[in-house]
Formats: sequence, structure tokens, C-alpha cells
Amino acid sequence: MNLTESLLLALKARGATEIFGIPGDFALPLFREIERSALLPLVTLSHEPGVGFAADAAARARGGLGVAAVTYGAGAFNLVNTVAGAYAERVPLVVLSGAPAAHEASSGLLLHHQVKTLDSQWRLYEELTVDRARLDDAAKAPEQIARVLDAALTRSRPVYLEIPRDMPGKPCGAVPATQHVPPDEQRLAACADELLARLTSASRPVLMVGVEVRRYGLESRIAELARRLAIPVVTSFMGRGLLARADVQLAGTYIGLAGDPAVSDLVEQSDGLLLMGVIVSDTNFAVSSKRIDMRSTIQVYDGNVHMGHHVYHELPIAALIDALLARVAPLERASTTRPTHHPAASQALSADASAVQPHDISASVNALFREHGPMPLASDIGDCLFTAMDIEHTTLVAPGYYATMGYGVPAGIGVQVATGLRPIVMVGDGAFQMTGWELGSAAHCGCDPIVLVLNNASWEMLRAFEPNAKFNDLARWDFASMAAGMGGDGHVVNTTGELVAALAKAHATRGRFQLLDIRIEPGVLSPTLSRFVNAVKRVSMPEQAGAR
Ligand code: S1T
Ligand code: MG
Repeated sequence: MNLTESLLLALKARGATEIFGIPGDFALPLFREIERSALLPLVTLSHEPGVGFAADAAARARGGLGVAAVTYGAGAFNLVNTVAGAYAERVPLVVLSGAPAAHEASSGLLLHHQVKTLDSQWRLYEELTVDRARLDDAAKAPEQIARVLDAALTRSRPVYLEIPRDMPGKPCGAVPATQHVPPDEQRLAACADELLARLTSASRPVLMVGVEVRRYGLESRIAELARRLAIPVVTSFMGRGLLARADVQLAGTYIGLAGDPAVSDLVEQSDGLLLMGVIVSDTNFAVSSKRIDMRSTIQVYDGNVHMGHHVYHELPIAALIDALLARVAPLERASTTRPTHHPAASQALSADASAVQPHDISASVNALFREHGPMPLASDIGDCLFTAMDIEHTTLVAPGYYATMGYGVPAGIGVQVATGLRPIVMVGDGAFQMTGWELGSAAHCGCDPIVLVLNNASWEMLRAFEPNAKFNDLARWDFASMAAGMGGDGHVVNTTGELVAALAKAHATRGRFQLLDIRIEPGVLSPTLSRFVNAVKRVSMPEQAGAR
């Protein structure tokens, strides 16, 4: 076995099902061995940001590791923003980077792709990853690989492996299996007891589930816990899509003033708010009407549990959920679950000559799901993500916290490659201009996403905050006619009637990506984005909201 084979088997054992990448000369030996060994399929895309987003979405959608392979310097630096997003949003993304061999590094010459020093890249990645190793010694590589990959899974964050170009074919031993270190039993018991005592003494307890529940594969266990506790359950903004298929009553998604007022009241008036794996961010918590006092909440996040003035360190969320399940008896009989609350289920859908508004898009997707069953969503940031909040609960990958543009299209490819499920991609015209070209690789990777481009000729989310600036105007690109050149079908959509017809046609056509170029007037927002903008203005820009 050589070093690449050991590495690939270790990745596979930790859930990776493919490698996204773009080669370069420092990475050619690695790519050669990946292709030759055929242990994991290699999916090449056009631009490293696409590679990073696709690998990130693959990890989010199926669980386990996502893998991005790039070359030294130009490749790895091009990947930086996607790894930063994965770090912020807790994705176990493995970066494999080629690198100069030891003898090249000591040649005294500057090497191409080098920045300040040969270690500049390593130092940059120190800021973006939780563990790293340079695999320049085949005898040490198995232990290093195990340590680094296990850190990615345990902490659910990115890691970095640098592979000098003389190493991929070197003989190498097998990588040891993951070692599970059990948490301190007494600390776990004390924490679970205190947590339950606090929940029991609360008169209005609420459970909010966040991304960690998905990242650690805990959806069915948390659903069981929610049923046994019989308390209201909501998802965070980033946790949207969680428990979509679970047999549990979801009250909705918490987005403060931007969301459903009933859900906001439930959360903000709770005296026992259990935040299970929630990234507490400004997107939802800063725009609440009544600032939630975090000291009165119970926060389970990043391996720690905070309640009141107590902190329990190093308690994995999975172990805590098991400890809670061991303490709360199963219900005598199955609870009668009320139907999941769909804010949009009752939304009226017109199909006529009226101009499309964002809420028509959520209404027509809901109608499609009711007829044909749900599909996973991959969304970019922009009004598309706020529009997605009115689509019924379904699996969703989106940069809801880090908020990087360019995620949607490559993420859709990542979702389909990793799960085999055809996704709907929701993306703004600005974001599509960044990474929409990755659709040209869709057919090549066996993908046929339905892509809804919210084409408002505008950086509309920014215009909402800066209404008089001309710099937020975009040219009206004709995305529909570009689709054919990239191997897909494009549909121009101006009216609600055309929207419903194009969506039905796109759904019925398999094997080619389907792009709906949905023309929306600048300045027309989804209901959720309008509420979000008003709330942000009220909370952080009172002069603009006229509230002085
Ligand atoms: N660059 C990148 C990579 N990510 C960003 N989030 C931004 C810049 C800033 C930014 C926004 S929202 C936005 C920009 C430029 C406009 C998005 O335009 P479009 O995709 O057309 O969507 P819509 O018109 O619906 O807004 C963030 C959130 O600050
Ligand atoms: Mg736009």
C-alpha cells in the first residue's frame, strides 16, 4: 500500500464518498494515485471555490468528511474563503494540498506558487483549520492522518494535509481506526441532571436545534428526545431543514423579528430555552424584539455546555443526548403528532400573467413538492435564502451564518454527487455570476439540478440597506440563453404562469440541468427579507429606520 491508498482508505472509513479537486503540477502525483487506485471517485470542477463549496455541501448533506484536493499556492489560496466558511459553519472539510518536495524546498531557488516563504500557506491554514500535518515521512503518516481526520470529525471543523509531491507513491502502513475517547462519566451525569432539573422547573421550556445536530448525525436521537420531553421544538436559521423528516412537531424556524411572530414569541418568552448545537449569531439573535438573556438559556455547543454560571467542558453533544435519553422515560404510547407547521402551505399560488415576486417562487416550489414529494435545497445567500424560509421544511444546505456568496450552484453539485438526490438550487444573479459556471460540469458529474436564478439585476440585499447607491445595479444578464452552452436547458420566466409551467417542465426533464432565469423587478423583496431588513435597521441603524 502507498501513502495515497492509506489516506484514501482512511477518508473512506470516515464517511468520504468522493474527492472534489483541481490538479496542478505539485499535486499531479497525488491525483495520479487517486485516479489509479480508484478507491474514491475524483470529481473535477472549474474553479477552486466551486471545489471547496461542493466538498463542503457533500459533507453537510451526507455526514462524514468532505474532501477538497488542490495544488500548492494558487490552488490552495483560491480555496481559502470556502474553508473559512466551513470553519464558521462547522463542516468537517479535509483540504489535501500538493506541495514542493523536501529536496526542491532546499534548492535555494524561489519556487513557483510560493508567496512570502514556503510556509506561508501552512501559516494561513493554521487560521482556518483545527489540525494539520505535512506528510513528508511515510513512517509517521498513518498516525498523523488518523489524528488529523479524527480531529475534523470530533470537532466538526476543517483540517489540512500537505502532501509533498515525492510522497504519494511511497510505501505506507494502514491508518489506525478512529479511537473513541469516552467523556468523564461523572461530569456527564452531573450535567445531564442539572440540565433536566432546569428544564423541569421552567414553565415555558423550548428546544431549539442547530447545525451540530446535523453535523454529528443526531437527528433521530434528538427527535426521540423531543418526543419524550414533549416540549415545543424550533430550528435555528442555520438549522433550517433539521428534523424535516422526523416524526416530531416542529413549531418553525427562529429568525427573531424577521420570522413568524408566533415562533419568535415562543422562543423569546421561554424561561428554559435549550439551544442544542446552535450557532448563536446576529442573523437571528440580534434581530429579536426582546433580547434573549443568554445567561438564562442552556447552551450546548462546541463540546461545552453552559447553564447559568456553570460551564461543563469537553462533553460531546452526542454523549449528552444519550445521557438525557437514559434519564427521560419513553412515552407510554406514541404521542399524536400534529402536522408540521408549514408557513407557506396555505400560501396562495397564482399562475397567470402577473410579474413574479419572490413569494411566488416559494409557493410554486411548495406546490411542486406537494405533487411530487420534497427535494433537497441548496441555497446561496441573498433573497433566495429568505425565500427558502417559506418553502416547507426539507433538507437545506446554505451559508446562513458566514454568508458567503457563490455557494449555491457548486453546493447543489456536491449534494447530488454525495447523496444521489436531485436538488433545487436557489441563487441570486450576483451570486450566479460568481460560481454559476460550475453548471458546465454538472452533466460530467452526473448531476441535473433544477436551478432557480432570482434575477433582479441587482445586489438586492445590499440595495435594501443602501437604497440610493448606483453601485448595487447589475446588468440584466440573459442566463437562460447561456444554459445550452453549458449543457443544460434554460427557461426565461417573467410571469407566475411561466414559473409554474417552467418548474413542471424542469421537474419532468432528467439528465440535463434545468435553469429557470426568473426575472424579478429590482426592489421587490420576499416577505422574510423585508422583515429582516426592517429589523436590522431598527436594531443597528436607527437613523435609517427613522426611529430617532
Ligand atoms: N462577496 C461575497 C463572496 N459574499 C458576500 N456576502 C458579499 C460579497 C456581500 C454581499 C452580501 S449580499 C450581496 C453581496 C454582494 C448581494 C447579493 O446579490 P444577489 O446574489 O444578486 O442576491 P440578491 O439580489 O437577492 O441580494 C452579504 C450578505 O453581505
Ligand atoms: Mg440579485
